[in-house]
Amino acid sequence: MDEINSLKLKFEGELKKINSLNQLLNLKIKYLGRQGLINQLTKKIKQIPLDQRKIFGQKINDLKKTIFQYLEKWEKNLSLKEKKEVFIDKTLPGKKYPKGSLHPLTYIIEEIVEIFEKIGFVRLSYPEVEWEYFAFEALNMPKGHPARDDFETFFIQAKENKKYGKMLLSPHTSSGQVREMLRVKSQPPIRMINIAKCYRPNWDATHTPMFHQFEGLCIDKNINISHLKGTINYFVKEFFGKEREIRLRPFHFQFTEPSFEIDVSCGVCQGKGVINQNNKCKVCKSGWLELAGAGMVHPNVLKAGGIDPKKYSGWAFGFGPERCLMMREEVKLDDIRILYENDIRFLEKF
Ligand code: FA5
Repeated sequence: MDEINSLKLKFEGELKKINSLNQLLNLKIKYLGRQGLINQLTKKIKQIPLDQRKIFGQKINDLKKTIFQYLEKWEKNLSLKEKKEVFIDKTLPGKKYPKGSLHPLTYIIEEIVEIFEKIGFVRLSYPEVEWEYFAFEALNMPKGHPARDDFETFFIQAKENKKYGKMLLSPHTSSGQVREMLRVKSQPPIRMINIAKCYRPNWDATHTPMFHQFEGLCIDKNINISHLKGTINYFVKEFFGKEREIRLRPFHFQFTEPSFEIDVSCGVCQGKGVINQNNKCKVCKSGWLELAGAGMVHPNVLKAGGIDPKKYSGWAFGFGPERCLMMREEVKLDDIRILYENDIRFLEKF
């Protein structure tokens, strides 16, 4: 029992001498730590005669409580700043914060730009808020022309321009074609890749109201369809893989003649249209996926850009990068809308 009393006196004496936070911490460990003096004393209980063990145990517990109370009192008097300094373990590994990354579409657009820059195309972006003239009239679609309905449009309530008509959200990147011809002061050659946001009131598994397009425009002397086909073939093989094929299907656009839709062989069924012998491929149903529109620039469009169609010819195409991303072998999305739902579980995969 004397040992307990002398330990208490020893503690009180040491506590009085304390004048720093670290000393307090060390004192706590010295007395209450696993190998501390209190535990060492507890182990001695076996040497105590049986009839005195209970009191011995109680006294040790009392001493433990007293030491706790003393320390608590001390701690309470510390300022918050001092507490932080003492109780932060600077040797612990730091917290890991999640890293941000670019949106998958931004990566895809960068990749597309690189592919076209390699063959001499220049990246440009023409306005999202556009005049009717550049979106339609300049593209051989005068007011009231039914082809304008194919590009359902969001109009903006703004003062009409006498020359250019109403203001709208550009429904396609083809609006940049005549702008580019005017930018180069009607002097080809032109090799443009125009990537911008487009807007149409659509919402389903393959359409979103805001989407992107990249528009290729090539104008020079003696340009023909084989250049168009060769360029698209090059892009598809670079972007999707060497085994993917393209096909040009006759179509109608008012601003190109002849016009095509461009299909790319499906990466899911390898262009067969079926999976496991008889099951139709759910992604393409036919072996081909429609990804773009294209054609030879209509002479009226060249004229609107001040270019002589007798001297120059050109082609243009318009792809949707969202659709391209959907059809990438390693991505295979079956609903385009997920790209714009801000679901972090999906975005984190990129
Ligand atoms: C056009 O927009 C034409 N301007 C393309 C063109 C350019 C033809 C140059 C000739 C010469 P279309 O409406 O088919 O065509 O759209 C082209 C591509 O844009 C589609 O194949 C698709 O990939 C993408 N697209 C169109 N609407 C949407 C939408 N609402 N959501 C996502 N992608 C879309």
